[in-house]
Amino acid sequence: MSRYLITGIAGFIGSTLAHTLVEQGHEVRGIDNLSTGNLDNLSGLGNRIDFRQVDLQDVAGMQSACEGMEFILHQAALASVPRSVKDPLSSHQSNLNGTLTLLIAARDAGVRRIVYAASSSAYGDQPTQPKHEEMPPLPLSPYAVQKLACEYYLQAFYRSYGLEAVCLRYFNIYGPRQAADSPYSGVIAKFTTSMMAGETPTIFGDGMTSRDFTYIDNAVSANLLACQAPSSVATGRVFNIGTGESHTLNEVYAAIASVLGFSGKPIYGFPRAGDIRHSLADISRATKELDYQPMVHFRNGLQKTVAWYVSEKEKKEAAAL
Ligand code: UD2
Repeated sequence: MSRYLITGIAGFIGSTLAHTLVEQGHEVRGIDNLSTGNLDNLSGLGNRIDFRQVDLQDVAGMQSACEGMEFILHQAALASVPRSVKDPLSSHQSNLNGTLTLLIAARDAGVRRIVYAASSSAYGDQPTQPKHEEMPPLPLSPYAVQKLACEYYLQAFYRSYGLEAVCLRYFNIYGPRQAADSPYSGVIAKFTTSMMAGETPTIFGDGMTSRDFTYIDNAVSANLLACQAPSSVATGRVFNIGTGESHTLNEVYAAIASVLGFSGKPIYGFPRAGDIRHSLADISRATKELDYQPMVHFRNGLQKTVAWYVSEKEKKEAAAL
């Protein structure tokens, strides 16, 4: 049994990590400021986790949260490229200042290892596909800059203070519990819930934009492997976490529409500022060094995800009767 601190525990990825770790019998503490997280995501965990509503920038809160922890899975962030384009200062404060406050507390508490939710946005719009970790980063949006700067902070804390740090560059993670109710929600969550409501989603651009859409279970397994990997292979390093396959927005639209039996044709809008055209992961480093294998692929992941949104809607409707 190990002791884990999950930041952003009420969010989509943090809560899924929490459910998995609790099932495995680990001790889990979690923090969230509930700005975008949702306590419903923790339902069923009750007093099996030590949940604290606290902001990452709260120095005393972070000192107390890190006390006695062996691993930190740092998922908390004000996510979204367009949110950061609209309001770069708020996302900077949350993402950069929050991460630095956490790192200082983790160092002082003697935490063994921190695994960080980095982002594929770091690669920017370089034409080379797939993206591999040796490519120089080229962040296009404030969000991408913030996520990349935090990677550098983690590496600096490893080199300067010996705090073991592993950066996982997530490629568009999706799945059950991903919030769908914000303009900044991920595209799969948005398309699914729009179609379920009988509304036609808007594709920003011509629909040929592509992403390496990665099902949540793959990201969870990557985090667990990153904690277990020997320090000599994992620490101070960056790993792509994707599937090695990409799909266009047109394909995503068609696949979700087919699962839901939705017949509306997409609306095409302007491309979104700060967007990357194509994103595909080279996962050979994570495969070789961390023993990471994407276990759930696109069609299967999409089906599980859509099924989850449908069942949540049914539960809410039944509760309202
Ligand atoms: C970026 C990162 C991702 C993660 C995420 C966190 C890249 C390649 N990926 O995801 O790893 O860090 O940020 O927020 O940078 N779209 C529509 N219609 C909609 C909503 C979105 O067409 O209603 C498009 C959007 O313009 C984009 C694609 O769908 O081309 C994916 O958008 P997203 O917001 O789901 O994720 P993205 O790629 O910004």
